[in-house]
Amino acid sequence: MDIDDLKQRLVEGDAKATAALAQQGLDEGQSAQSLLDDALIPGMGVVGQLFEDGEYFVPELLLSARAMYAALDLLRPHLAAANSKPAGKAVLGTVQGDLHDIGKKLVVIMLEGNGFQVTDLGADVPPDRFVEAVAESGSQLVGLSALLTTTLPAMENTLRAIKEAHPSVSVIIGGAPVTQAYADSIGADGFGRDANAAVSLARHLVGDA
Ligand code: B1M
Repeated sequence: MDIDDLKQRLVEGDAKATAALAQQGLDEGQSAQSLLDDALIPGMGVVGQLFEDGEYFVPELLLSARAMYAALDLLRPHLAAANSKPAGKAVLGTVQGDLHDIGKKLVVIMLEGNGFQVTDLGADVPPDRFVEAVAESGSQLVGLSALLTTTLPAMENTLRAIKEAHPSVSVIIGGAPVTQAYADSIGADGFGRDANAAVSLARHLVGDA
């Protein structure tokens, strides 16, 4: 399987071909992580660039997102060895006003693969829903994702609401516009550049490093 073909099918938003090539890659012994790092994540970057250049519009973004999900469904069981020892409980979601959920989904998959019990609230999640979900699940950790510069303020509001209701809960944040400096400025307990970094951080914060 040619890794560039996989990337190209994702860019074209061809979910069937993307899934078939990802499966072929796995069958041929390529690692799920390399399919993700060398084809799928860079492919979404190309899609974003085409959008910025005015060649793609929202419908094309949606098709590529669907193709990404088709591949993620296949990669999911391979992405991290299931850890039988429970590592902790976490609540994850994309903040209010933001519909981007692929990066957050990747963090969920990696956390679950590393023994976390995760409540995935999806995208466009209001602060109160995070607060409730922490109480309902007894989670020690919350992960917030945001992909838009315009939804960064929602991240800060959400963090405040969680800390006010549950002061002992750790909150980590991530997403394309998020930086360590931003995390420090709003008082987050950590910033994960990617899904693997989020897992290390989560394990460190819940004392299971
Ligand atoms: Co939109 N979008 N989008 N989009 N979209 C971006 C983000 C954009 C950069 C595209 C561009 O202009 N180049 C741009 C944002 C510009 C900005 O704010 N600076 C943009 C825009 C403008 C918009 C709309 C406003 C477009 C419009 O309507 N005119 C609109 C907004 C809708 C809304 O949210 N209210 C919009 C809509 C959409 C779709 C819904 C069509 C679709 C999302 C579908 C879905 O997610 N189900 C979509 C898509 C697909 C994208 C791009 C092309 C791809 C995003 C993606 O999935 N990346 C994106 C361009 C880009 O990112 N280059 C773009 C792959 C994913 C694996 O990466 O999410 O970054 P990412 O996650 C990474 C890390 O960031 C990190 O880990 C992951 C990797 O391991 N991470 C975390 C993420 N969350 C984390 C949490 C953590 C730790 C790490 O801890 C808790």
